[in-house]
Amino acid sequence: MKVFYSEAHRDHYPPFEVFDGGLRVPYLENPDRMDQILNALGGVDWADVIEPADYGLDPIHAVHDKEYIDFLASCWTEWLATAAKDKSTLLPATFALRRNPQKPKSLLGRAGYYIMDLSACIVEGTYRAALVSANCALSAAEAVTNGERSAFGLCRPPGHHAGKDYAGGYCFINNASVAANLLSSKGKVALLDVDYHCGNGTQDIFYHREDVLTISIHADPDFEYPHYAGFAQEKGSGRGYGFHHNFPLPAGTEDVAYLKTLENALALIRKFNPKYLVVSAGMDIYADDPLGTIKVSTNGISEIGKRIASLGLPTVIVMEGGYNNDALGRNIVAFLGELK
Ligand code: SP5
Ligand code: ZN
Repeated sequence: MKVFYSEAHRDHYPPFEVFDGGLRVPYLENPDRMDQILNALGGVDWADVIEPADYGLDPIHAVHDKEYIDFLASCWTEWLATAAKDKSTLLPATFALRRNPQKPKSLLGRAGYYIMDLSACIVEGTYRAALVSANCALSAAEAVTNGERSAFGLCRPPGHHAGKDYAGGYCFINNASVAANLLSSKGKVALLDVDYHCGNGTQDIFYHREDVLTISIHADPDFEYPHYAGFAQEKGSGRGYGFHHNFPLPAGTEDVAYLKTLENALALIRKFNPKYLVVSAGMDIYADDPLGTIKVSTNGISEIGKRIASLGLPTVIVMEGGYNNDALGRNIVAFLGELK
């Protein structure tokens, strides 16, 4: 299996993030995650790690607002020019309510407009890392259009919380959505998100579209991040109504219940009959994940891979979350091993 990966992510390493209650903690979405995965992929004989190609900004602008991408491109330089005391990371403290939002000109005003929380911290290397991460997903998509049965975008930073015009939850550019949109020019696409958290950004990007079926299985937003999206009654809008599905799960969900929900999601994909499948592969559903409350085992993760493979669709797998670094390599190998 082709695995698209670049070292560019290393320069995106914010010094901290802020948890609920204002707790400053080391940035959980850290470069070591990639080392653990690369190390595990080095131990199998089917993973071929390749540099991504550069697709430029067009496929990114096709799903994201241009002014938002411009903000990502210039905000670090602007941040360094401010009088802030601690410039180690750009992180606003006031966030826009998206009701009747006025677009401010100031850097911190725009930061609060374009960032939804305190875990999408920006440093010097963030923009480039986010672009290259999207290129990994695009390269995997291109590989699949060229006849590969599957390909893996080993993306960092992850993407599924990034919406049309906002960053959040460690995500800046929605890699899986950029890839799905590229594929959608060749036929119908289904995007299945199995990250522990609701793929709110993906939901935002495709909510009005009927040519890309989006499905997210995740911890119930009634108690879990991202809190304001991911409920079962959100089903798409306009022509896109019926082409988005959320499957919120209770804390403590184990393999059997998870797999039952997965079967319901897979039935919707079979009925939709897409040409391509994109999987947002977050490993934070793992039982011992520090951010998660869902209790899927490594065997369960392998079974999820097997059942997704049973769709028989050309599949682009895109890395999302997963924060138990000790288990991350093993879990990714368990998952990809069924999809190779
Ligand atoms: C890609 C991805 O998995 N992003 C997740 C971002 C979640 N950020 C949530 C921060 C809230 C932290 N709550 C801490 C609970 C620790 N037990
Ligand atoms: Zn997650």
